[in-house]
Amino acid sequence: MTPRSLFDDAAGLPAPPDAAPESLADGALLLRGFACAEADALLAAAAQVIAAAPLRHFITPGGRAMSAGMTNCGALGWVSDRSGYRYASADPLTGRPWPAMPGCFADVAARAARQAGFADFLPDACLVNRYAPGARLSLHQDRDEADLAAPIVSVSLGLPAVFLFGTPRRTDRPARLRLAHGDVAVWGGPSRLAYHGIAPLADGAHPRLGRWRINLTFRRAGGPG
Ligand code: MD3
Ligand code: FE
Repeated sequence: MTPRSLFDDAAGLPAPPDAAPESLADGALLLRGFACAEADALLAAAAQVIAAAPLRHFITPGGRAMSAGMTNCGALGWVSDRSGYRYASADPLTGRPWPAMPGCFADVAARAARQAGFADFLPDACLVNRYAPGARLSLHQDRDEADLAAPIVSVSLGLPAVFLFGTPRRTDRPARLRLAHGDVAVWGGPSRLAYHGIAPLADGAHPRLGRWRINLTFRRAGGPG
């Protein structure tokens, strides 16, 4: 068996499917490689979502276009414009409901949440973020969801990113963590309101996605299921 160490990740080697979950903080668990086996199915489903609800660069309340392209699927979708951030049941671009959450999306989110100790996670919102080299997401909290008892599950695909993981106190310096293709993280309990962000994406070439990173973020945005 090939030895594994902390250094393997720095070298960009994929996690074995049986990698032990890593605790990042109270309530936060990283499942490296958890979605590797189903990555192609997730990407095919994401392409269907994007075909029905195109990626767009939302405008922040401050008037700037976000650098990541975004769209949603599920009953609710995260949107932003000059008047603020909120969840909406219709796509402001098309006026239609967001595309339904693909079965493989809801399934991977529920399985990862269960592994982290959150039974019966039934997400009603999935935000699809697409990053090109240079795109970033500045430090923020996710606090627009009605049900803060439910965790957030994120799935990383394509180019690796440096994830900035702080605490619920804005002034605490965030830790830096590499998120690679197939990595899944679950954020709940005391970590649910942690500040977090994505450092500007480094250029690279991913065998499956080329010069893109796609992140799927699953949330319970409406009331408890
Ligand atoms: C930790 N997306 O869309 S996902 C976001 O990679 C967002 O696109 C990032 O942050 C991305 O809001 C990071 C990981 C994540 C999501 C929510 C969290 C980590 C979190 C909420 C609390 C703590
Ligand atoms: Fe976030």
